[in-house]
This record gives sequence, structure tokens and C-alpha cells, in this order.
Amino acid sequence: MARPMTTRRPAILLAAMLAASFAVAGCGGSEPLEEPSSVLRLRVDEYRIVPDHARVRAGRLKIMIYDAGILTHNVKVESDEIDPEGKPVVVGGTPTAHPGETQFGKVELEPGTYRLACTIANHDTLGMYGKLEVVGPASGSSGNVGPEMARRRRRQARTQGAGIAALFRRPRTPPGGDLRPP
Ligand SMILES: [Cu+2]
Repeated sequence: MARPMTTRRPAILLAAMLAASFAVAGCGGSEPLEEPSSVLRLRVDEYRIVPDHARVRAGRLKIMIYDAGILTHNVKVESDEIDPEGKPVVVGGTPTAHPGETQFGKVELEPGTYRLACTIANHDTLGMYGKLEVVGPASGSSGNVGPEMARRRRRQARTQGAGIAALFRRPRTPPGGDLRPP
């Protein structure tokens, strides 16, 4: 009762999920799905994320994927930042969904353009990716998004290595710029 967001009602959610996927089934592809709520509902199969273009508001976003395929899939959110190994920085996403399963992920997003991708095997290169536009005020105006984003980034840095931490500490250093610490 006190935490309605964490209460799982699979049957209702699945129904909503199916309704959402039917609603967007006829879309051409270039027109983004507008999600006024803070829940982004996606359907995944081989090898697609449907819709493959969505627009959401900045802040907390819950990502819900329904695996309508015959293989396991996930959806990760990649920023346009690149880590020292040349790979995109993953800012969040869902755990792996098995066929017929629904999975959830939570992510804090600042305005910008992000990439959605399934990171299982070579699904991404087989076409399993999409575009996520995040619009709205920057995190500074909301008060609590900034610190949460910072916490998330610190956690991510710990798991991905010191190189990432350095990247986040000096996000505006131009390529080829002075990389020595102050
Ligand atoms: Cu996949």
C-alpha cells in the first residue's frame, strides 16, 4: 500500500503491455512514441525493439520490456559518452527477459539522446537497437535527480573501473586536451 510502484501485478501489466504493443504496431518507424508517463513499455523479439524510437521526460524512468520472441533479450540504455575502451557508457536498463516474460528496469535520465540496445550476443548488430529521446528540464531544477545520477555514476564507475570515474569527473575535457589532474 505504501509502495505501490514496487507491487507487481503481472496480469494487469501484461495486458497493458499487449495493448501498448498493438497500439504501436502500425507505426511507420520515424515517428517516435510519446510516453507521457514515466513508464516506457517496449516489446522485444528477434531482432527488434518495438517501438524503435521513443521520447520520454527527463528524470526517473521505468522501462518495461515484454519478450515476445523465442530467445532471451534485454534493453540497455546507452549514453553518447564513450568509455576508455571505446564502448558506449550504459546508464541503465533491464535484466534479461526470457521468452514470454516481462522485465523491469529503472534509470535516471537527463535530457539528451540515448541509444537503446539489446546487449545479448550480437543482437545489437542484427538490428536490435533503438533511439530514446529524453526531453524536459535539466536535473538541476528537480532537486533530487542530480545527486541520484551522481550516485549511479559513482556505482557504475566502481564496477567498470577507474577510467570511467575519470571520464565522469572531467566530462568536458576535449579530445586531445590536457588530461593531467588539477
Ligand atoms: Cu536480444
